[in-house]
Order: sequence, then structure tokens, then C-alpha cells
Amino acid sequence: MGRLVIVSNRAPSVDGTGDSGGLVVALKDALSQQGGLWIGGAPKQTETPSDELVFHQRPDFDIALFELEPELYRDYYLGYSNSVLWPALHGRVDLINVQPHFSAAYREVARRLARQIAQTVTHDDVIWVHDYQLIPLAHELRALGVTSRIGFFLHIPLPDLQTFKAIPDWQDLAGCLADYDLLGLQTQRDLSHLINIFRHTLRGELRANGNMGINGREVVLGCFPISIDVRGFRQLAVEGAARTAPPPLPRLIGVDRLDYSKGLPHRLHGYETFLSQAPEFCNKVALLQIAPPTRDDVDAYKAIRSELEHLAGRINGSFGTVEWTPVQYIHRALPRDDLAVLYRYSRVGLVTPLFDGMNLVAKEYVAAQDESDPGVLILSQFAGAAEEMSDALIVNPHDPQDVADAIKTALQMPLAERRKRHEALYSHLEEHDVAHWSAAFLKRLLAVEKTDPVWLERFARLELVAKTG
Ligand code: GDG
Repeated sequence: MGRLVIVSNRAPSVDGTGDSGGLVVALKDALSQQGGLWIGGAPKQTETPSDELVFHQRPDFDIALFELEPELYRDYYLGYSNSVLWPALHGRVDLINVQPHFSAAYREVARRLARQIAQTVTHDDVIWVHDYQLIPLAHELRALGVTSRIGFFLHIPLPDLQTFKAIPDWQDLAGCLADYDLLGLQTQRDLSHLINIFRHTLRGELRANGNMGINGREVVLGCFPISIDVRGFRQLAVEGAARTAPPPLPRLIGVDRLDYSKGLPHRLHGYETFLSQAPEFCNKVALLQIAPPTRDDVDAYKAIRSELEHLAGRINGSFGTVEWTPVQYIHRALPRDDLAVLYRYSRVGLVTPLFDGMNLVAKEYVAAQDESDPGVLILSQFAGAAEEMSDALIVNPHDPQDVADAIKTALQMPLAERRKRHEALYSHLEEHDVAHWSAAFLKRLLAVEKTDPVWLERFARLELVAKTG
């Protein structure tokens, strides 16, 4: 094979700083083993963007940045990606903000990026596109005659057909998805939604091998639950805890970007219900909520921030004493090493999103625990992670009573049960870490027939048209 080419909205840093989490860790090995290129958006926008990719070399892999004007970036990223697609795909159709120039910008970015990528990729390269910001990329690359294998992984959930139809150009979007060779989703839940969307929109036919026949092509479908560097994260927690004293009170912890999909107000309602029904725990536990800001410029995010601050203030005002603050709320990102220790020293991990592709915090919390005295994970049934992590206490985040009961159960859980649940969760995670995830996706992508005969035929026709035209 040629190079592995990763494409995402944001590129890793050019100097390798800040590589400690997420996708970069996941893909670093594959990229450096095979000689790789990561194409992503430049960290800053410019009024005079280059119309070619801007290349940088790192010792492990190359980076190519695409530049955009501030206005185009705003309409593509804050606009279509995060004010239409993000709410729609998270089932929050009430928060969709449809503006015609948003969708035009979204398609324009994919077209431009495809032109730049087409200049650098060869037939043997394998292209792996990430996430909802870049769904039309394969469509645009094919239109330019790119024959490389192209896979796509959706990090966020895919809702059911009715919800998907709330996206104004949902048919186009479904068509763009069908232009990939391999489509990877986080969960079986999302996969079944995709199959239904393809059936109804493109008359897709499910084949015995689980793939779909669409317009004479076979689109390979798969479920690839993303994970973390389990051993690496555990190591961070162990080393950090050796340098840090445990907190004075048993702690409950939540760590989430301040996003409406994460169910933060619902979580605080659950905690409030717990405190009001179990006064014996007042003064005896504390909730630490870390919620760094994200997409501040979108109105829905301003609203969630003020709602959360109001609720935290109300709980502290009602239940707090001079010596005790029931909710500690930090609206700032903390270093990753600190997070690992905070998880390890927390008796309860609260992960209660309303809808989430996977949720890596659930996996980080489990990885960070001390196996001889582990804490308990409370996990929303709507987090993708719930499909794999049934040994957590699974809750309905919309029901404050359910959350309150789970908090009490977790705090009172005997050591033997905590250890049993943790062992089951950890051993699954250890086998299904992020390296397992990327290897599984790439193996499926490489198994796709190298030159899709349907594309070749279409390209041949295109060439003919070009020549005779
Ligand atoms: C999307 C999907 C899917 C959070 N606060 C701090 C901090 N974080 C880190 C966490 C975790 C990451 O951010 C959040 O990951 P999640 O998976 O929970 O959520 P999204 O950001 O929404 O990610 C999601 C994911 O993509 C991967 O496919 O699981 O469903 O929505 O790693 O630790 N990191 C640091 N300081 C913080 O204050 N350093």
C-alpha cells in the first residue's frame, strides 16, 4: 500500500506538543510505520489562504494544513457543522439553526479541500476521513477522479431516520456518505440507523455480509467502538497518585466539554435529588465537575453555561455550609495528568450524556482506578460506551431519581462488588484499546477491493466526456 492519509477538521500540532490524548495517540503508530500524512485545518484562519496544502515535517509523520478565510471557516465550522449537524445528529433538532450560507460554506470547504488533496494523493494511498465536519469529502474526491480507497469514521452518533430528516439537505448528505468505500460507526445502535437511512433514501440493500448495495456499488459498513490508550492512561494515574494526597471527602467526578449533549444540568438535578433524599451524605461527599468551554460563539452553548452555573449556585446555596461546598465547578481545561489523578481519587465517575457517540471519559475513569479499591462508574444508557460497559451502573439521565439512586448505590457498594465490576470493565478495555480500534478499521479498509470497478467505469466515462467535449 502507499501512505496512510488521515484527514480531519483539526490537524495535530506541527511541533508534536499536545499529542497526549485522543486521535493522535491512536494513529501515531500506524502513521509512522507506513509513512503517513495527516491533513487538517490550520489552527488560524487567514484572509489570504493558500490554495495548496501547507506541508510540515515531523519526525513521526508529515502534516499538511489547509487554510481558510475567517468568514468561510465560521460558516462551515460554527455554522453548518456545529449549528446544524451537531445538534441534529445528537437528536436536538430544536437547536438547529439553518442558514443557506452555512450549507454552501460546508460544501465549499469539502470541494476546496478535495482539490488540494487530489494534488498529493496517489492511487495506492489509503485515505481515512474523520467526522461530521467532512462528510462530503469522498464525493468531491471522486468527482476529481481520485481512485484511492477512502474510509470514513463518524465519532458522534447517527440518529434515527426521522431525526436525520430534520437536516435540510439530508438526501444529499446520505448520498455523500454512500460515496465512501468503508463507513465506520461507534455502535450497533448507530449502524442500524445508518442501514435504515440508506434503505429509505437510496434504496440500499443489505447484503448477507452486512454491507450495503447502493447504486451498483458495495459500501462496507462496520461498527468500531473507539477507545483510549488504556495502559498509558492507567500509568499516568498511578504515577500521579504517588505524588498527590487523596481528597478529604469521597468525591464524585464529572469531566465534560461544556456541551448540551453531555447532560450536565440533568446530572446536577440528579445530585440535588440525592442530597435532598440522603441528608446523611451531606458534608460527607462532594461533586467535582470539570467543564472546559467549547464553541462559545454558538448561542446554545452560552445558554448551557448559564444554566449550569445557576444550578451549581443553587445547590451550593441550599445545601452548602461554611465548611462544605457540595459542588465544585471548574470552567477551564486541566492538564491531562491532573485529570488522571482526579479520576483515580474519585469514588464515583458520573458520565451521563443525553446522547453520545462513545464517551471516552467513561473509559478513562475505569482505566485510572486502583484495582484494589476501585470507584464505581455511573453511565448513561445513551452513551455509546454503554453497549460495551454493562458492568457500570447504567442510568437514564433524564430521570433525576434514577441518577440519585445510582449515586447512593455507588457510594454504598461493598468492596467485593466494586472490584468485580471494575475487573470486568478493565479487562474488556485492556483488550479493546485505541490501537485495537485503529487496527480494526484499517484492516477493513485495506480489505476493500483496491480499485472499485464502478468508480473506474465512471471515471472512464468522465474522461471520454472530457475528451469529446
Ligand atoms: C467526540 C464524541 C467520542 C475533557 N475535559 C478536559 C479534557 N477532556 C478530554 C477527556 C476526553 C475528551 O476530552 C472528551 O472525549 P469524549 O469522548 O467524552 O467527548 P467529545 O469531545 O464530545 O468527543 C464522543 C469522541 O469524539 C471520540 O470518538 O467518544 O462521543 O462526542 O478525552 O479527558 N482533557 C484535558 N483537560 C480537560 O479539562 N486535558
